[in-house]
Amino acid sequence: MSEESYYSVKMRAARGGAHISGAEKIVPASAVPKVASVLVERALTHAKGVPDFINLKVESQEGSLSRLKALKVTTHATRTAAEGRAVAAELLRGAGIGRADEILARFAESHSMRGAMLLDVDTLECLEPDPERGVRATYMDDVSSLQKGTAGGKNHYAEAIVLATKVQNAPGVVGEICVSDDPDYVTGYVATRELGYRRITVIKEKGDPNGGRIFLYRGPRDGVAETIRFLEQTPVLVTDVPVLAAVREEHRFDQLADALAAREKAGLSRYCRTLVAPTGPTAIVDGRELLVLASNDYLDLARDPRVMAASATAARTWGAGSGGSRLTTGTQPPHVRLESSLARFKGTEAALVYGTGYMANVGAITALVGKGDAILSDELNHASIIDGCRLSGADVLVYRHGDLDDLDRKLSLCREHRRRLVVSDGVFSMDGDMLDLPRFLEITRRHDAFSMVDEAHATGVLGGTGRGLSEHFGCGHPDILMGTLSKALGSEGGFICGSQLLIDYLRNVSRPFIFSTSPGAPALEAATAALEVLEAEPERVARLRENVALFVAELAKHGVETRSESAIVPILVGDEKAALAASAALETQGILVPAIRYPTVARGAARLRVALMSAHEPDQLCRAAAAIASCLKTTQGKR
Ligand code: WAQ
Ligand code: MG
Repeated sequence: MSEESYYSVKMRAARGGAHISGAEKIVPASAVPKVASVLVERALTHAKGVPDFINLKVESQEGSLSRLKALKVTTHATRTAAEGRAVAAELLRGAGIGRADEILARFAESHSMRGAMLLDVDTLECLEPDPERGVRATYMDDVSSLQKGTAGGKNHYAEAIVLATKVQNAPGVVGEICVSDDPDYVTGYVATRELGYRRITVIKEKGDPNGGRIFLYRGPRDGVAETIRFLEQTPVLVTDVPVLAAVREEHRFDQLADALAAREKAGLSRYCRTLVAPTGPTAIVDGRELLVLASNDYLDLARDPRVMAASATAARTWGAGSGGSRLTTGTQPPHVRLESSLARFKGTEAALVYGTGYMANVGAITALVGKGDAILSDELNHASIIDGCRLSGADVLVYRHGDLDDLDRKLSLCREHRRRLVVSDGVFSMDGDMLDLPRFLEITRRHDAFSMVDEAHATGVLGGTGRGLSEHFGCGHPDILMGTLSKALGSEGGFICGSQLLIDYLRNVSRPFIFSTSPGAPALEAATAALEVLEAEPERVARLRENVALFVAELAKHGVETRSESAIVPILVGDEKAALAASAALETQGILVPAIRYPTVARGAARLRVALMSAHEPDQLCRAAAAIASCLKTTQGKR
């Protein structure tokens, strides 16, 4: 160890003279500032209240520190306070302390003491000189805080072991009983040198602010002074505290808390708002009705009575969950039925359903390419595509967004790779623009590459009957056509459509497909029913398109220029906090439009992202466009 000198740092906090919290550390000089600040922060945030008095005492520790090995810990899991007290009495009796019940009955006397009662274990006389203060065990720490110079977080457990170890090493002490006085902390312990530290998980009622300690003494009266001197003045370091792992864990969580705080500061923190209503163009949020311009349920099918009924019937017929992965027991008629409906709808030989769209992208990409292969990926592709690329182990070449010349050039660099996979969103989820599929197919074929297109936001949206990009352009399909059940189809899940060979291959190789419990019949039958509604009512697609055109035109009338080739209308703001402010201002006007920020889009490219539904009424869209334009003027004016 270094030549550094050591200090004890002690904190005591009180309010109106009543004790709130106390702690101490023995640390090298260099760690004193950090330790002091941690202890003061702890005093200021204690569950018992805000102190009006904090005493921080820093003293140099000259001479050698004695080292004691920590008591061994055993845990007694109790469920109630009464059970905990019974266990404590039993333990004491087992340690040869005959009057255990009487001792426990005296416990309340220790509540008001700042320190512990010192009780003669045989005569039950109080031996502490000052009954208000009690006897305090101090000048102790665990050896690791000395070595590392850290202060640790708030850790009742580690500190209690240190204290109990010192106390059981005091001359004349034969036992201890302790109950925390933190109202939220119901754990206590009994300690003796032979029993070690017997942790009792529940020993008082939650919310009870009364805690205390009794140190049990056996010996002549003229030994008491020496016992107290040891407890109150002899510095000790405790080694081998069994909870250092727990203390380290607390530090790991501190880092997570710091990371969250940093996000908060940058306007990047996230939370989930609760919408109290079936998915639809309006919802109840915090008791208010909001116009929702954010749902991916583009064709209003999630709450369609036929879709809901199909799902409910499926739950009654096939159960809530599937009970297994597809390759074991998780394939039921609804799985088979939906896959053939999807293949027919998209015009491919076969289809394969996954639990989510994310899984479909990750599952297809990682099955098709690996080390020695190349993936070419549009820079604005969805996170699930990016994650699939990363996980695959293939070389990933990112081409500029929508720049198929760049793709062409980059594909030329990949001739030596075993396989090439080119992957693109069909409709880009944050910009609402569309892939030029015919040219994409021409380039990928010319370079002998697999083509993969994600139609999550294209299915039900593009083409006269919502079949997607191929219908829109009147061209062929990519080799791997991905889509979701969770957007225009109003349900949940993802899928891949393609040749029978492709689907057979994925069924054998695709890990998210193989190693997940299959999605349940209620979700799948809902999707099958939604496909039927969509095929019977293609006018929903036309209505959605009219709504987009109207909304973009209304925005333009108010001076906000944007464009969209889908149901997604991006309104670029730039600054993250300005986007948040605009979104918050719109919410006060009863309109829900999320601010999309890094990492979903690039830093400084924050935006309002509007998603429209076929079910929005024209007057709702006119009102929303006017409100958005005026909010943007206000927030931009402030910058
Ligand atoms: N010396 C003597 N008595 C003390 C001391 C001390 N240094 N510090 C506190 N006390 C007395 C005081 O009367 C308190 O009211 C009582 O002990 C309880 O103190 O998970 O948190 O600081 O295994 O609330 C034990 C269980 C937690 C830990 C102990 O004690 C576990 C705890 P608290
Ligand atoms: Mg306390």
